[in-house]
Amino acid sequence: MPDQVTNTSPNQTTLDSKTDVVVVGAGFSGLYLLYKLRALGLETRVIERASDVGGTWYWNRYPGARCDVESMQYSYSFDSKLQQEWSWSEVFSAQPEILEYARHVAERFDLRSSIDFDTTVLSSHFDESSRRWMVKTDQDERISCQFLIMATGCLSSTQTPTFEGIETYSGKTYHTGKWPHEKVDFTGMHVGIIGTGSSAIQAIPVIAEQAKNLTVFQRTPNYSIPTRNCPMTPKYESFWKTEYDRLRNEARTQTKNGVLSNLNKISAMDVDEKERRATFEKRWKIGGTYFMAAFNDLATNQASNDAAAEFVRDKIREIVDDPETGELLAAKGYPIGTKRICVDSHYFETFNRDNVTLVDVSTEPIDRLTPKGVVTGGVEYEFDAIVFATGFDAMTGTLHKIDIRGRNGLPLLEKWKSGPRSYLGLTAFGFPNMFMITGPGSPSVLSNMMVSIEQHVEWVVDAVEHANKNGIATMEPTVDAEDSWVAHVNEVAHKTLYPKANSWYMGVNVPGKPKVFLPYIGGVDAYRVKCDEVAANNYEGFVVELADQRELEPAE
Ligand code: NA7
Repeated sequence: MPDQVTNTSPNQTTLDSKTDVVVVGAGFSGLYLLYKLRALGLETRVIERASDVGGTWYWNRYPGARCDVESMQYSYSFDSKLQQEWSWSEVFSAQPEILEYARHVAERFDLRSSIDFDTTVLSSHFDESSRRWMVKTDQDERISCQFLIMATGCLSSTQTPTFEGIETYSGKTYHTGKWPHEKVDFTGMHVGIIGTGSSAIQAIPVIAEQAKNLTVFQRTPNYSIPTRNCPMTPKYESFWKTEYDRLRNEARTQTKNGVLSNLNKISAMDVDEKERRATFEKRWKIGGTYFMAAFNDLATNQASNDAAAEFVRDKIREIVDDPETGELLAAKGYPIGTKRICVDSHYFETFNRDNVTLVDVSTEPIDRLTPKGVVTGGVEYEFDAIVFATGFDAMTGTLHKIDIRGRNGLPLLEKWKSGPRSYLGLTAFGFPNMFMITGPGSPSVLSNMMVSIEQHVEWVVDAVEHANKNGIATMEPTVDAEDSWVAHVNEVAHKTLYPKANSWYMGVNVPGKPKVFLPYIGGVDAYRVKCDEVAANNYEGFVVELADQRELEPAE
């Protein structure tokens, strides 16, 4: 509850409040944090800019939006009853069902009462004298808190290129990552879509069925594997539910990405060409991202990766009727999987439709937008609607939209001007008592987000409990701990093929963003061990200030 009300001007009333913890974001991280912090008896406020829970699943409601991790794995494991009671209708759930699940969790654990919806955090400044964070919202509220937890998601700030003339376009525009809540109907329309990443690959087959015609502007083709989604069978559901404890534990501790994918333990180079192709064929038939687990070295060995890439290119050439279009769609020039591997439902087949056209903008970029449409290669394409499927300012974009300042007023933006620096992807030197869930430098987007979210939330809440039990006012990583973690994150990334691609993992999709590999690729298994060791060793790498420390210091 607010402590007091301060009138700052005759027209404006600023509310001053105090709480133990402020959590920014009510996606899957924020919901679980709230549940856990409440259980500790801590007063917690969750601030959410959307009108409802769900985070990425609230915003990404474009046609065809679907999770690329099976729902039996992309769901919370922390509550046995929840995971036993909830049923998914498909193996890979679509966005509306995942959002419904998030809402169900909010209701089931009575979380809504602690969430401020339609509220944006504008700034968060650390106040040295009180050793508390001051969080300012767009609802004219200042909230003082001891702990600040950024549960802002990795893909929550959309990225739209600054095309010349974009403001002059007179038709309707949409961004896949900020899709309207009312129904969008493309029936009878001439539609253009810019981008061929995961979002576009999911949206294109659905939009093509509605639109009069659809023009796809492709700068870089993507590797995509058929999802082979199907309705959930009682047998499959029951297998998971019976074995949940064992399977969840295996995903957490014995996989690199938190997904049970039957990783083949041998190199693609350990078998002859015939066996290699047979193995890829089997994985192609199974479908989904499991393809990348066909051998254990697709992310690290160029020859193995080349073999997988060529197999997928051949499949694309086979599916697409027009050889020229097939060749344009067959991804080349970067290793498979080093841009996020896509999964689809009839994406390549869609280019066999009469109403779908592919326009290659790799050599002739989109020149400008006009009132009527898009100009490239000297041709003006006219549209009733344009869909920007142009991605996100990933992992750091949302944090940088908030004016976050740590000790000595240092802006996070300034600290991270050459790329994010964190300890474990969880904390940053100079920003005491601030935690990030799935922050840069943690496995995050390279993993099943649910596995990573639960691990981070549990670690952070344990750290908060540790602080409270031990009279600790602030905890903060040392610069040495941060430096060595950043060096380790870079070192493991450069042992893989990932840095060879111009991907959002590297930050290159946003002009001016430092080119740094953002997530930690060492695997959720090794990462969990490291985080647990840090906690077990009395939060190794952190320095603390005790609550009564200042009273012991000589007065000035
Ligand atoms: P992505 O994967 O970042 O895809 C964005 C797409 O937009 C990609 O094909 C880009 O081409 C394209 N793009 C961006 N700017 C332009 C311009 N100026 N001209 C033409 N094309 C452009 O975003 P998604 O939303 O699809 O997926 C993001 C993640 O969400 C995904 O990986 C999953 O984890 C879920 P480029 O490749 O840069 O040449």
